[in-house]
Amino acid sequence: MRRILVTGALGQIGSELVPLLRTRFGDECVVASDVRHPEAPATGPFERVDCMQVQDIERVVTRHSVGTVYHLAALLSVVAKQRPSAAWDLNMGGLYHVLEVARECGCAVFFPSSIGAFGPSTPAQGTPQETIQRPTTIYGITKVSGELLCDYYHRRFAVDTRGLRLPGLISYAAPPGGGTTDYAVEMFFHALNHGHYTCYLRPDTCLDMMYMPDALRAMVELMAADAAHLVHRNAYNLTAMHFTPERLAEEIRVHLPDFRVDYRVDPERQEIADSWPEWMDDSAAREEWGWRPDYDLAATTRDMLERLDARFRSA
Ligand code: AKB
Repeated sequence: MRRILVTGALGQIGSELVPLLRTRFGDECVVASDVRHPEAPATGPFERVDCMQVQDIERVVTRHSVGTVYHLAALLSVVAKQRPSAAWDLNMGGLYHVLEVARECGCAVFFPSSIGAFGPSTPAQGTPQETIQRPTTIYGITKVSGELLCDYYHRRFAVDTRGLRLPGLISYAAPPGGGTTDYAVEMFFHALNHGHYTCYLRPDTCLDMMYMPDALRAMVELMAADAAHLVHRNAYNLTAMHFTPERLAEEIRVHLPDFRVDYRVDPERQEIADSWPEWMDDSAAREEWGWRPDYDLAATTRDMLERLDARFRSA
């Protein structure tokens, strides 16, 4: 079997995707890569890869006989807003390099797009699969452009590109780095550690969300799906639930009744959130490759609190 390469493997998604892929396909079949070096000992091959350097990607793909790349290395929305030029260079340049190597070496490519690929002129409720995409953030601009670039490489060079418009991801293993939806993860940590959280979004800001096990399964299922059914192959709307900070706090209080939240709105992050959909229609993913989430808000909250509690107690 040709191996799998994960770029950005030390980030929020990669640090859980790599172990899942290794359990499924074997440690040696999954090459983790990142621009940073891992702190913990690796359980399988690790390569330092800077996606800004096409030769780094080429070297690793050739050396390990890579057949599929999960290209996760990217800057998230808030960091991208602070460093637009770095965001353009990494989010577009990195993807372009991966696609070029995939074209030369015959690799399949997974690309994580985002709810950020939509903008204020997009219908915010029940956002259709195909609709207006005029994002006002540099992050969103790189995500729409990434979707189009993947379409182009598929149509022009027959590269097997596939992608998902991911919502905010909730997870306990590694922290998200610089996203607008990070509040949802922070709220769980603060609820257990301090009993109190100050939220940077307004209490009524509604956004799509998903628990990490569902997101990982979606990526793996999409890459395994029958290509003949993939009409919207590079940009499936994907969601599991949508809620506001107020609603999440209420669900956490089912388990921790004394939990308190107050609000100090950060205009920068609020502006980004206000430009994104409240909830998307993900029926294309359901129809074309059988997408079904396992975790709703209640199941996510229960599992997050149990796992974090166990971790904090054993620390
Ligand atoms: C972010 O908030 O930037 C990401 C995303 C929704 O793409 N989590």
